[in-house]
Amino acid sequence: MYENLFKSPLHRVFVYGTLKRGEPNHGLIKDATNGYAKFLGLGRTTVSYPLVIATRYNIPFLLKKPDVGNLVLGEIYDMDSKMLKKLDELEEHPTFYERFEEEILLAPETALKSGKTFEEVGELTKAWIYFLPIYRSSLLDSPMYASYSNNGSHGLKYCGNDNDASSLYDVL
Ligand code: PCA
Repeated sequence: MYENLFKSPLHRVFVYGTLKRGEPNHGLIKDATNGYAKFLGLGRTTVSYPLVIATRYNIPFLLKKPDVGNLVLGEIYDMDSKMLKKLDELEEHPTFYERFEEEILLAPETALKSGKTFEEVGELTKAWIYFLPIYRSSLLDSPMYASYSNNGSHGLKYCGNDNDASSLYDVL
């Protein structure tokens, strides 16, 4: 494994949806056969974006519309190319979600747990984020969250279906 790390640099990724710890697709990141990934800390966008839950599958999406919605909370990982490729497959980058590199605030989870804020302990870093770049404008009328949880009070339980491209037509 270390051999591979020398050959290819790590990629930094900010996840805000089903890939977070405790969420339905986190198993993908945890599975070492998918590659290498290391949790770095919690992250928060430096620009507001709409985080909405849409389609009949209740999929979380960050819409590529800056200065609308909230500063969004998530988790930051460093991962190898093999793991990034797995994520790209799941998110169907670049035909469904598209990944863009953005400035993100990174803070140690322990510091935030002890009451510090991102403003106090956050450090700027660049990370990839999966956005929905093109979407129907009615999605902007959906409730917008600052943080995603599949078990949130919204009651919109995720039901992923890899093989059903029809979810595309729910958002486009
Ligand atoms: N998975 C990616 C994008 C949205 C989703 O459910 C993530 O967690 O960041």
